[in-house]
Amino acid sequence: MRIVGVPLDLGADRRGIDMGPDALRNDGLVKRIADLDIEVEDTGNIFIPRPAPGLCKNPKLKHYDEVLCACKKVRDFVSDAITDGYFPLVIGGDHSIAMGTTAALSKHYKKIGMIWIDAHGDFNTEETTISGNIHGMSFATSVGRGTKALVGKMGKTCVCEENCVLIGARDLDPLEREALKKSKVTVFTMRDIDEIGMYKVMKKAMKIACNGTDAIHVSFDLDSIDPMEAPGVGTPVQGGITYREAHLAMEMISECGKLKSLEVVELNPILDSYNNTGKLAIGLITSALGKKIF
Ligand code: DIR
Ligand code: MN
Ligand code: MN
Ligand code: MN
Repeated sequence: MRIVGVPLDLGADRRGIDMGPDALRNDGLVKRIADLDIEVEDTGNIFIPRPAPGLCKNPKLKHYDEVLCACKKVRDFVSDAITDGYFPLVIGGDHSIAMGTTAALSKHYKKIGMIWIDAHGDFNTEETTISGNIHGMSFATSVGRGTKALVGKMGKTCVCEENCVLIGARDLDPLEREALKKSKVTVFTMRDIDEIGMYKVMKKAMKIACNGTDAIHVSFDLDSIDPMEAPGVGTPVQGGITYREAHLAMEMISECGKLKSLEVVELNPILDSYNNTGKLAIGLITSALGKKIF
């Protein structure tokens, strides 16, 4: 397992998320993984240059140059990790980094399923976005949707839309919602989790993501969890998944045998309370890597 830290916050246009990777390390991420008898190598953080203050060329693609440059670095680091035989764990950083991770996976696998756990859809494009923040476009970009400014910029994508699942959604922008409805992505909103429970949601999700694919990528946005339990995120939304539901999801993912990479994003230590969100994130990572209670 190789850890790649990405202290990027420009895709969310909000300070603090850049400190996410070090907050996880500070609370013992490496040791907690090593305790599972997994060989772990921490390559430190990718260098992210700060943009010139006040300069924003396109308000519909904020900090485009810097985000794209960071994602290309993520792609190369993750791709090298896979080439060297490691399981990549990408720690963010804002969610735009998923564009780099999925581009890397696409160099190594033919048909990729993806489980995107998030309060949001991240299915905006330059045309539909309200905020102009690229972290709200990374799911769409990863399945090849949106403007030429993002799609294909990191190489081809082998993430297959019909093998993609969004779990935990409760805050979709109007046009983003329409785009998701028209897509082949399966969406499990909070209501679905309320109605049938996380166990059944995950059973269905794993079936969809595993169907004919040779790899599964899990992209975990910590704002999927209820802000009472995970306050340290950039964009909290009430009514999220619980601590236990999140662990169940990760444990079920670890059992599928096709998990080839994991990314955990949007931790904002500035807004966290006693690093509880960071601690929760570490627990979820160990669950995804096979930690069992008994
Ligand atoms: C919003 C928020 N839909 C946007 N997205 C977030 O900026 O496009 N994603 N926070 O995680
Ligand atoms: Mn800029
Ligand atoms: Mn997200
Ligand atoms: Mn989110």
